[in-house]
Amino acid sequence: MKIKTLTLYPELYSALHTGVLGKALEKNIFEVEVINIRDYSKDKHKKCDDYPFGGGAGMVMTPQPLHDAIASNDPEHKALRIYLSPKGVKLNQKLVKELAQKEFLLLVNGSYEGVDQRIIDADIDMELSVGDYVLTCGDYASLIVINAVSRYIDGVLGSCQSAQEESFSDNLLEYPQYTRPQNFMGMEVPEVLLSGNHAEIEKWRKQKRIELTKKYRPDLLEE
Ligand code: 4FN
Repeated sequence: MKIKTLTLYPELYSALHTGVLGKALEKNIFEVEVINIRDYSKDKHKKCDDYPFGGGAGMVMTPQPLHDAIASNDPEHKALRIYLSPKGVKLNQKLVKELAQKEFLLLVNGSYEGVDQRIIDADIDMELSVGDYVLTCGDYASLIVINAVSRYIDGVLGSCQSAQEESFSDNLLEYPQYTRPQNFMGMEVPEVLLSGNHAEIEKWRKQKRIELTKKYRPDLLEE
């Protein structure tokens, strides 16, 4: 899989080079190319924003640098072109899995008050949202998409972790986890986990997952 991300803030993507993802990028198991939209501006000061027609607060990203950046980085429109936007379809684990099957993702990130609508109309395949809150730029959403999607690429996680994936995919919350010490500030680890009875432990964990999901995220059970 190849991911290109078009941004005004390339430095934000340094966060990708940590942990298990950083390792996978080093090993070229998948590829993230960060593209500075400003490099495509034909303005003499490399300007990428302007005042909104009709007035109003803030600035809008101008179409020229964005369109040229998209055309130059995906000339044959082989990528799924995604604009990160609060108008988009909400990201969930099912969609993450679908995106992970794609060969080439092009992420387009807005800043200020967003991009000129004609870029969305002419150049974008889908709008995608990571949730209902205000962000300063789409790049924080892109980092979430890249992180979530890359976990499904072969070789990114160890074989041990990818087996565990099964349990994430049934739309249930996880069971509570405990480690040493057995007594922490007077609080004991549940007896069954110390029993060594694997069948009983599995039963307890499954039951906890259902109980916790019912209590905290009943919406997940309806999906
Ligand atoms: N956000 C809302 C309503 C109106 C505007 C915003 C907002 C970044 C460029 C978009 C936000 C949230 C989830 C991208 C939010 C996302 C963004 C995202 C995002 C700068 C314009 C903007 C009703 C959701 C609170 C700023 C609601 N997922 N505008 O945040 O890009 O992908």
